[in-house]
Amino acid sequence: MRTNQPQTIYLSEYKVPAYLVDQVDLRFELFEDGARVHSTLTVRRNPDSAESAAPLFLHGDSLQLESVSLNGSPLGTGEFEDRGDALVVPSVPEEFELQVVTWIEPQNNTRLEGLYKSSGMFCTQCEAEGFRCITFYPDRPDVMACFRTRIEADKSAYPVLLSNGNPVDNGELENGRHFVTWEDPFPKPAYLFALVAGDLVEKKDTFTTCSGRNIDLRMYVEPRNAKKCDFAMDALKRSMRWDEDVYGREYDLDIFMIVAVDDFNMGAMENKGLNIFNSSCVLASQETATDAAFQRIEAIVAHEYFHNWSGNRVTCRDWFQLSLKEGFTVFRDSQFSADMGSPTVKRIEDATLLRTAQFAEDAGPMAHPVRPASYMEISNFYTLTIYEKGAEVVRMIHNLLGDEMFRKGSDLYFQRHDGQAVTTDDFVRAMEDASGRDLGQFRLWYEQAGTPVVSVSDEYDESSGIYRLTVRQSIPDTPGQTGKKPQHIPFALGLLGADGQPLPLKLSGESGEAPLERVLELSQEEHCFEFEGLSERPVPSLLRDFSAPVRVHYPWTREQLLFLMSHDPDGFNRWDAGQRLAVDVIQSLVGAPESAGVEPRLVDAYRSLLQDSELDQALMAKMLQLPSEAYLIELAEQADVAAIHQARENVLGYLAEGLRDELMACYRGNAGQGDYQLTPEAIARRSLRNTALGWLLHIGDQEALALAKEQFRGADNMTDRLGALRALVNSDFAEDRTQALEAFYKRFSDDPQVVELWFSVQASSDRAGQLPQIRQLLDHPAFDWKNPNKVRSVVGAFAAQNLAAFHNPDGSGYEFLAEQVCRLDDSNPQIAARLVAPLTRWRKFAPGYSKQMKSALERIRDKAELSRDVYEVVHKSLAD
Ligand code: 0A1
Ligand code: ZN
Repeated sequence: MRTNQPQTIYLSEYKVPAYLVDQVDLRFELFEDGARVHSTLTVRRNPDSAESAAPLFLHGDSLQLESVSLNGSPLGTGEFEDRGDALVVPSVPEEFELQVVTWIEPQNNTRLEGLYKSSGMFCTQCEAEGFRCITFYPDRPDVMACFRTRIEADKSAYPVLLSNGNPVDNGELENGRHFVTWEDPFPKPAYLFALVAGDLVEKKDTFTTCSGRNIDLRMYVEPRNAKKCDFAMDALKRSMRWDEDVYGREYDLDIFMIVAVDDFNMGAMENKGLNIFNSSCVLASQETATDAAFQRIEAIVAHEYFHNWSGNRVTCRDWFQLSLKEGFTVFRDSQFSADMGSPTVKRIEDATLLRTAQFAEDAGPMAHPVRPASYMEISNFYTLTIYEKGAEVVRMIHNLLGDEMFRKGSDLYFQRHDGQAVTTDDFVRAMEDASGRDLGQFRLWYEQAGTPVVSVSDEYDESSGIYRLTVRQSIPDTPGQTGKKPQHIPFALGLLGADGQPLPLKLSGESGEAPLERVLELSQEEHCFEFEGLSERPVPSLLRDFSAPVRVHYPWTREQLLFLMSHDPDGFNRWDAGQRLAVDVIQSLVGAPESAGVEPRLVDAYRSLLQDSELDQALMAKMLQLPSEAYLIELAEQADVAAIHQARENVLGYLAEGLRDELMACYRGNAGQGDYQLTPEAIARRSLRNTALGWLLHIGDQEALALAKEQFRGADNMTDRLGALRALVNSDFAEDRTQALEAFYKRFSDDPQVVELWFSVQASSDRAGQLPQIRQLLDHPAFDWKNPNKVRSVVGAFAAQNLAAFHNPDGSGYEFLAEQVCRLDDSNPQIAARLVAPLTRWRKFAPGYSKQMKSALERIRDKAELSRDVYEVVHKSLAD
């Protein structure tokens, strides 16, 4: 795994596999000091491969080879080569059986790839290239085989033995051991293999599919988590029904299992029939999970379930096609979440993530297309670009084709490619073939990196009643890509009259009734659109519902933004107008003298919001959130973090002072109403209440302090308890903060997920999370370097959310992060590489910051024995 000059892998060098595997028979002997894996592969030459005399090449990583046999005869020296990272058999027949026995040490596996142990249970993570840490295998997604897996282990320590597919056999063995055999009838790539062995409780349910088949649904968790399964199980059933209703996709096996594990690098994994989840992404109860956590869990359960079709039945040909399954599946889960809750709020959340984090990625040194052309370490490419931008690209296809044609396209895609490993191009072609639309230029969304900038200018000619919009697009250069071609951009817009009414959008020369909203299709560098019949100069509402993942530039006046904020019929753009106004006000104060006044109309606008009884509460709750520091930094040319932080704090303080009574009324008016519910309305009420509380504590309001303490003590759910805790932690009431933190820890110290919340509330707070306090958190008995969630909740939260402290002008935050990255790189390179992200943006910051960020990166670069994961991120970040 460790190498100084990792190789770059290129899409252009793709070749079909020289050998195919039809059947994999695995036998796992699990012990406390290791595991023996017996593998029998049924292999044949690939008729589509040009290499007729190719040696057999099997990937391997950290394996101890015990024996190799071909068609039952052991191979001797010279007949195979164990290269460490590969097993090569130079001469093999057309068809044969290969038997390989390997010894591995799951108990010492801290990378959490392959087979490892988490709180005493065995579990696996094979995507992207973890299977090669279990046995020698052609570990690439275009090799699809049927797996049969026998697991043997001590019966009392590991009563539950699980793998993919259906259980077909089980029995007792000597020495208190037992076995279970699983068979998965669907051919799959090795990255979808899974195994779990542990002492777990089983939660059962059933689902009847649209064709009347009964599916066994099972969740396996540690006994202490037995009470936290109901929500995920219900979310699973909702997902199964939704996928039948909306995509016509029925579940295929007779059993579907979910397992929760505490130590997991990512959120969850869609292994065929046996999804494995990070505990924090599946376990929930009213007392321990926030509304945001419930929503995240519902979305992730749906995401993993939806992969059964978009990912498993139809998989990726190679890892450059990762967005084929991820972009499509994120799009599907976002449609599902929108259907389950508030579509506008979901859109706002998706766009916020994209604009804050994906745009930053797209503007940084790791920028890559939705379908990358090269990589060193594939684990580094599970990115916001692959997932979120990839989903936006599918959403644009959906919107260009319309519901019906898109469904025809997805039906064709699944039918045409079921059981295959395919490319993003195959996906687009199915959409084209089903709809008759030409998506030729649209394909550039997959090939070109960087966020398109759409600049709009306008002119109104009173005498002719013509309103002229000039729309220009440009795509910035990104590493290795310059001089980009214009892309096909669906650009939704509306025009508003002074009375707030939508105006008809009649393009010059058109006849018939003009629509009140339309989607312009941009395809050239510059377009000029003329709308006629307008008796007044309209206010444009652009990129409605965030119709494309682009930046829009238009010189809106504050007056116009205030107007859109209260009148735009597009909920997303109403919210966006408020964001743009707040950004403008905050930006104008960055670096301004203390005496500089805050725009008074901002207070009026927020007052109207708070008093608007017609406004959807969920939208109101979103509109009351000020743009984050991360977003303000993303928008800045040369970010001065301290000045941005100060300006934002000032605006927050100014708003809270000016709206004190309204906030208090909002707090009291949104008190809990009976039982805890997870409806969009109830979630919005809690959000409004907690925002009001946070703002009031920000200005040191004594009455609010009493309310916060009361809410903290008396809450019947985690959203309210944590809302109060967060407000206290971010206030200047130092003593109350300490008391609340102590009480919270005492109450929940035996629940790892709540302890993670407790860590992150502190680590992300500029009051409670200065560097010395962060170091104390790392020394806390509940902190565990081997647990990725704990690392993320302290180190990750500090660097990504506590921006003022992390960007301390003395550089100490950067040095700290470099130190932790180096330390983690030895045990878990995937997590280490992800933690580097905040430093990679060093060029974006004002010189005082960027110089020190760069030297922290250099310090990491100079560490001996850097993993391929960290090597790639650091070297690309430092490259000219
Ligand atoms: N395919 C999973 C995410 C995942 C990716 C990589 C992993 O290990 C490196 C683990 C999980 C998903 O999209 O949910
Ligand atoms: Zn996924």
